[in-house]
Amino acid sequence: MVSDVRRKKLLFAFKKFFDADESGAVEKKDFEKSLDRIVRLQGWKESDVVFNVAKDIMNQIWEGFQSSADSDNDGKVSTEEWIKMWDLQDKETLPEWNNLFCKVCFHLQDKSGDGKVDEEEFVKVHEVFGGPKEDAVEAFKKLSQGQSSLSWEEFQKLFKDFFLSDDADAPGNYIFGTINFLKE
Ligand SMILES: [Ca+2]
Ligand SMILES: [Ca+2]
Repeated sequence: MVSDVRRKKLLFAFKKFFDADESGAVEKKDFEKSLDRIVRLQGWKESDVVFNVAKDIMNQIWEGFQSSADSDNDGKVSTEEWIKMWDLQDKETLPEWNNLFCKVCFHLQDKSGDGKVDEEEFVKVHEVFGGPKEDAVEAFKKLSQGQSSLSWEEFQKLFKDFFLSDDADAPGNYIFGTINFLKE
């Protein structure tokens, strides 16, 4: 069974990142809405090559997400299906679609494109997604353990801990800019 700490993290990610229209279930249209948000954040136009690449990646993430989680195959992933998927998943590796999601998160934050996410980049993205700035500043401190930036390798490890670790004090719990949901 998924531990209480993990369940809270998983439900937070579900609500905050996947269920973009807050309907309580995740469908393809939620991914379309998230893509719209990303497009606005990045200032892309529909004619940009990068827009089409992003659209294709979001489709791939949705397809992987649905095929691993939508157990009754109704085109919607409920919170129960989401938690059940993680119950069945081994605790060492992330599903391929989640690795892709990790890559998207990293590249969105690495605005300067130097292969590292620094505090300013991290905080900016979390503000755009509606989190309080001071939470994001605090989160970056925990994640980076005093370093000025996070490399791709470090980011991947922290991201993986968010989804797989049962430890309430794991630094990776802060990867989405806050741990307030653990205190509820
Ligand atoms: Ca939804
Ligand atoms: Ca379903």
